[in-house]
Amino acid sequence: MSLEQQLKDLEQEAARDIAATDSLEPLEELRRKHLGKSGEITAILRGLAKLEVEEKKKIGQLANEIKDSIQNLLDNRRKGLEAEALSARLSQEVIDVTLPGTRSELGHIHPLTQVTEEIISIFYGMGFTVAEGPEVETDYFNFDALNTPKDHPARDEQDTFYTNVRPDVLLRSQTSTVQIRVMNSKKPPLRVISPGRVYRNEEVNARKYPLFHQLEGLLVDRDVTFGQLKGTLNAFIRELFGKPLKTRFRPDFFPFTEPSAELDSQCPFCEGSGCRTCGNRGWLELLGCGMVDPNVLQGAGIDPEEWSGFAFGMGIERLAMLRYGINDIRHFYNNDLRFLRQF
Ligand code: 2U9
Repeated sequence: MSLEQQLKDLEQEAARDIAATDSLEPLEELRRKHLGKSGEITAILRGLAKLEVEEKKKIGQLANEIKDSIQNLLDNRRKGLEAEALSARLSQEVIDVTLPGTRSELGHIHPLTQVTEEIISIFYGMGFTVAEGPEVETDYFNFDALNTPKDHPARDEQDTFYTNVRPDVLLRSQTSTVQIRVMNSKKPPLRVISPGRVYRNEEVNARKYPLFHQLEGLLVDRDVTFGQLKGTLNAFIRELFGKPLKTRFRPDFFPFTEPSAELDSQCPFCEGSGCRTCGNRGWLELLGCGMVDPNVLQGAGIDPEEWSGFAFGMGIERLAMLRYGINDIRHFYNNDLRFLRQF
């Protein structure tokens, strides 16, 4: 058989093979068989050297034309098979755009944060701004600067968490540390509130937890009176409970305020007649307060002859428990959604 005929037969054979192929892998095999290094066309091209010039030219040209034509057939078949594969996949993988999506559950604000934000916004309306500070503190900011003597029982390891960093490094037991920092860095007049976490070495029970949240306030100005403290806190209680309630200021003692008082309000639930929330007393103990001790102002570099101030402090958990009738502080920290979803 002439070389020319051989080449034409090979072309026909390749065309038949390619047309009969129904997937991509065997097509690759066909490419190797017909156009690869050990393919028959390659063998013919290799043998050209032995031919006469005219023949060499003719057969060489034909062989190359046939190679190109087979390559074209392979390419077209590949495109065809790929398109078929794609349309087969598309017809199987149907996306039903009318199916309901997977809902991502929307969280909400923790009840303690809700109460904190509410209290902040009440004081914000009276010109106070929020200040924050570190939870790991030194005994200087937590005690000395707050007029608390070295032998005060609150300093005991029974009450305060100390660290092994240094003997004077502790977890703050009150957020007053923040007000000291503010007084050290800013000139009066000042109106700040400091919400945040505090730590006390307590045995856990329904009312106590070694971590809780406080919100303290401090106002420093000229000629500040106890009457202004009363007016400010009465306004706060009216806003917090949404109605005017009687209040009473009972004398108390704190190292950092003098005089000091405990503030009770009439129970907002029974308005004084006695109920479960107030334990039939008709009154709720809400917070502590007082006039800033001149020693504290002096220690923070504020002249107590020129400036005076009042301060107050409240436990957020306690207020939230009263407001929502929660009977166990541990509910705030258990992350039980059945509890949290109620707020
Ligand atoms: C400075 C000076 C004085 C903050 C105050 C209280 C009274 C108080 C308690 C409430 C319940 C702590 O969380 S609790 O256990 N706090 O009774 N706190 S006066 O007095 C300050 C603060 C900062 C510089």
